[in-house]
Amino acid sequence: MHKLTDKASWKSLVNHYRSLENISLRELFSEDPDRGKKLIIRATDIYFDYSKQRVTDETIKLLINLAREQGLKERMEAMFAGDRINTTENRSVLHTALRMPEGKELLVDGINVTEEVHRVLASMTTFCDRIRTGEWKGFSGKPVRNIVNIGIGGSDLGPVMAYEALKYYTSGDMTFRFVSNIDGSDLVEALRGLNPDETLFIISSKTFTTLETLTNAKSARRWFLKNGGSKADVAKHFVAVSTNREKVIEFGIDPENMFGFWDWVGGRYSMDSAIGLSTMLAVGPEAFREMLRGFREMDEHFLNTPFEQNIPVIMGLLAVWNTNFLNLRTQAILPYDNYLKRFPAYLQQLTMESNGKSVTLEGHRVDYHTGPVYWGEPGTNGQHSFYQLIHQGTMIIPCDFIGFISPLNDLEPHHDYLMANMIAQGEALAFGKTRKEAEEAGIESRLLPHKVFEGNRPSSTFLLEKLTPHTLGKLVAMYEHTVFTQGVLWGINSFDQMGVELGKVLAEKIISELEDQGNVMGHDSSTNELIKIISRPVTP
Ligand code: G6Q
Repeated sequence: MHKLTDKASWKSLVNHYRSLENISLRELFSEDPDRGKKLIIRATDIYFDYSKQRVTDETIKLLINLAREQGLKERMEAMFAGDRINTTENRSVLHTALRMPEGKELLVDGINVTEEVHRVLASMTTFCDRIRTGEWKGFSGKPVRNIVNIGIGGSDLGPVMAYEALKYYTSGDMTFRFVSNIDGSDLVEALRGLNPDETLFIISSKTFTTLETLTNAKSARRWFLKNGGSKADVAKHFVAVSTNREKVIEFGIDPENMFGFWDWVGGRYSMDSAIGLSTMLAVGPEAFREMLRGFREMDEHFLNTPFEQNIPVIMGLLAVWNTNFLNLRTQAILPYDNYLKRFPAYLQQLTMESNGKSVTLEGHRVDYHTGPVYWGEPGTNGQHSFYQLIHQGTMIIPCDFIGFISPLNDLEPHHDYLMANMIAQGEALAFGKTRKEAEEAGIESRLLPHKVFEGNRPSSTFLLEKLTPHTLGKLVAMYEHTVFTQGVLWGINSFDQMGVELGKVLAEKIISELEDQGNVMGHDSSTNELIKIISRPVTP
């Protein structure tokens, strides 16, 4: 099999780039004044405008050829069918099964996974109803008012993001806190002011072996026992979300109160599995199912739409174009909706843990760049900080602007101001301000170089009607499938995370050395010194 960069479709893109590199977005728009009406996709109630990306119809055609040559369609079908496409871990990749409608059969190793998914959804629903109606009582007979989710990475970022994103849909009579960091301050601050008899801990860990989560869970249990709870009460106040029943029992949680999922759900793809228990508690089972329907709608769009009209596919192709041909190495995510404030952090994991790889599926070192750095902040806050670099810095950063036509809180005139700001950013990035325009605007000559904006900076804009559980599901699935598309084009495994696992192992060794008062076991001289300084002297 040919290397990616030796393929005919890749070479055509290299040549095509040469013909396009000196053409600006200004020129492209003046050559075709209707460009902004053409380089768009309207599907699943999303308006996706990529006309401000530095591409032409020809670019898209050539990128689609590359996708075909890389077998994108076959890979999509393989993923949805449950083939073991995560080859390093020999696993299926089936987050799409988490949102399959009830009754639709999907067999993996002879097991109908859809049935399993709906069995867990049903038990989550019963549990959430009991908590939300107050039927489930804490040890003093009072209902649960506080939910503390303890988890990290994929067992935290999705739940936090979804809680923030859907806060508008919560009743407000329960508090939700999220603890992830091994830093004790995270737990201490989360527990501040909580009454143990009204608090429910969800210990979320796929493996139930993660150091941070188990350490926080044990400390939470100690806090609970110290503040009035008894061992017998633990069952009423600690539940688990995990794939590891044995470890859950070993920790002391009643397996009746364990909500399962499966090894075919990757951590960063798990917010719509039982890992979303806190989300369901916050918004209720019906809204959670509405979110699943949003995920499903995007899955169907991705699987069944020709590439030319396929939102996640085109987004993925644009990411490859920007990364490998325009040599742009980061991607800003800029939601113009304050409820989406944790969305960039969520995507940071989804994208970078998935595509931060430098060997192909066959184990060969790549000779092209893979996953860009994703980052961002909600607008307009970002405008008053890092947008300076986006507008005038030497580094060019493609931006995704995400906006909603109708606000959730219609406070005149906020929404118009918010949307005007978003639209203005994309316009300024694409077209900039020439020296002549600055002169005509009366800028004094000494300041002209500072007031010129080069423009030609690519962005995409996404418009959706309103932020709802349904649209949130669609947005998340849209990025999941974009990540998949990128991974297929780069020929990498988007579903393992060996780098994360390395960190876990290395820390274990140093922990034992710190506990041994700095009896350091042969690291480099820098690491040895750091360990010695940190380890506490023995108290007499
Ligand atoms: C996600 C990663 C990683 C994982 C955490 C927590 O894809 O694998 O972020 O989610 O390390 O793992 P546990 O859920 O097993 O505690």
